[in-house]
Amino acid sequence: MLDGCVPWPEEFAERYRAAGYWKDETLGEMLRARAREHGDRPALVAPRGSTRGSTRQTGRSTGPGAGRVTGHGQVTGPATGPRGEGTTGSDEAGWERLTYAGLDARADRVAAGLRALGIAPGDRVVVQLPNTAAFVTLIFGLFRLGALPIFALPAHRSSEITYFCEFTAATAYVIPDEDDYRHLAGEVLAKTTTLEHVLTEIPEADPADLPRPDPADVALFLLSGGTTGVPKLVPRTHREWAYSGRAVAEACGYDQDTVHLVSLPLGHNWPLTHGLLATLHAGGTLVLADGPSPDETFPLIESEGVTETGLVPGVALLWMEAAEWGEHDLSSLRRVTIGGSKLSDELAKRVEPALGCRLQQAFGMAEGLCGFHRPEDPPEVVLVSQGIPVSPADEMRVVDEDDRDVPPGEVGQLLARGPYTIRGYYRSPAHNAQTFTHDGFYRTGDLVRLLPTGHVVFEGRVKDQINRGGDKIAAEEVENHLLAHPNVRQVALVGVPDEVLGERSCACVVPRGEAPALPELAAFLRERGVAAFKIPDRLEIMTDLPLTPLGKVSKKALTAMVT
Ligand code: J2J
Repeated sequence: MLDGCVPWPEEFAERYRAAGYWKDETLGEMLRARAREHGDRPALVAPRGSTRGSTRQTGRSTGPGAGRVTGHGQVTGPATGPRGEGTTGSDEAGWERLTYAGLDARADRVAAGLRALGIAPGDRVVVQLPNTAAFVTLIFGLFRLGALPIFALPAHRSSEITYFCEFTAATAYVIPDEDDYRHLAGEVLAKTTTLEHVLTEIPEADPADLPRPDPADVALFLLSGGTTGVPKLVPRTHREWAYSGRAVAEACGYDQDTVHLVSLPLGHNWPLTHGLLATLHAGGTLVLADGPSPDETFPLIESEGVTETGLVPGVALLWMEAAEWGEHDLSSLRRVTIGGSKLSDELAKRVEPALGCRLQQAFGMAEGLCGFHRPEDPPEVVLVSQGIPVSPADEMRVVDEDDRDVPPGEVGQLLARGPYTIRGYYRSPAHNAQTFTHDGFYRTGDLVRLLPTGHVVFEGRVKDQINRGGDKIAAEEVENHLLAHPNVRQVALVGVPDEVLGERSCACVVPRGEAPALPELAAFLRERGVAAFKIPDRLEIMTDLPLTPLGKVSKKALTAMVT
């Protein structure tokens, strides 16, 4: 196990292996097995993206301009029209279609190409790509090689990316071949010491013999929604993450006829497991869109016969409004899954009539535990709960402030343990001691209650986090940035209710000298390289912040004041 990661105790590892949850299979082998079973079936339909299947490397220059991005590679291979067998077609608009055999072969070529560049098993690679075919071929290439992707979001900027690179000692960073990302990479290169490659295109080479990664080893890093001053990284192993995908596929009843559209950014755990991993595990077809707007997704649903998709509540609202126009035939959709933030009971009722398909809710977290409704769940359960865990080995406790179980049906904090829930964040022993119980349960920071059926109802949060339409903001991280502003003496970031996003963020600032204005603070945060979704939506200037009896800022009182 990689240094800085917390392994499962042997007793649990043995239990999960014996029960068949953990298999002796890497993520790369999972894809290989599917390719053997149904090589000719369509696996992927996706925009090719600017990161094409050819080699161009932008690296650290060694001359006087060191630290700037300098392109010194060359494009090889055709600019359009993918190579290799298993490609069922591509069109002028830059779409790529790969069969299972094609995707499998491409993953081998990418693994070899990465290796030839000098990327080695165990290396960390920050991946910041939109939903494209390149995303999928790259990550399976990395899994095959045993190099570890760190899933950044397209919205992340130099503050976040630099931190990921430094904290994991990443040697490579993969971006789309676009000016703003090249510029971003330049900023990151200037601040980091370990980064050797910035790739704007995915390297390929003839397949090479590579050592097999250990299925028990860490395969990837996800980002935690976070509550702390700096983001936390979630290490996931091959066998355990593969199991989460398999468990989701089984819970949702996926099969080869499943055509799953992912339009939310793939770097999030939810679209990665429920969309990519579960669909490929089941032998279905993964369709990618570079954004969830109806303009982009509705034509795809119609042309590809999409049967499944996942949406956050705010996007579901947009879809429901757009569906009223009736311009596109959405009749292939069998089910939409809504999660990531709380779907109100009122909106839930409108989904099935508006979209003409079944509703399922989902909850989960990059740290592991996730739940979905089951096809046989009755409507009265689907409308008021967020789902039920996918694995029979998932353990949940609902506890009070002293970690005592609350009476059945009452609200408390959710603790989780199980075959795909981590035992600790990467290199964070002090934080882990607070966030995990002595017997290995993860403190989710979510307030829930359980229905007698075991379904989970989300009731709120105890963690200092804002859920802005599914994007999670760690209040402390943004507060730390704002405190660096000369006119900010004290600050607290809180969530205020919002009809579309669920919550928006509001910065409550006690000024030093002249009170700053919101556009000025926003520009300041952008200048510091903070992702746009973390920039406060609202600013409240205050003379002081309300305190708890213990003298800490009372976010509860503050939220009530600004709501
Ligand atoms: C309320 N809050 C929810 C829901 C997540 C499946 C689905 C979602 C995620 C995810 C995921 C919620 N209602 N339906 O990884 O596999 C909030 C909780 C949770 C946090 C985790 C998956 N579904 N949440 O959203 O790591 O507060 O994962 O702890 O992004 O989102 O966020 P994230």
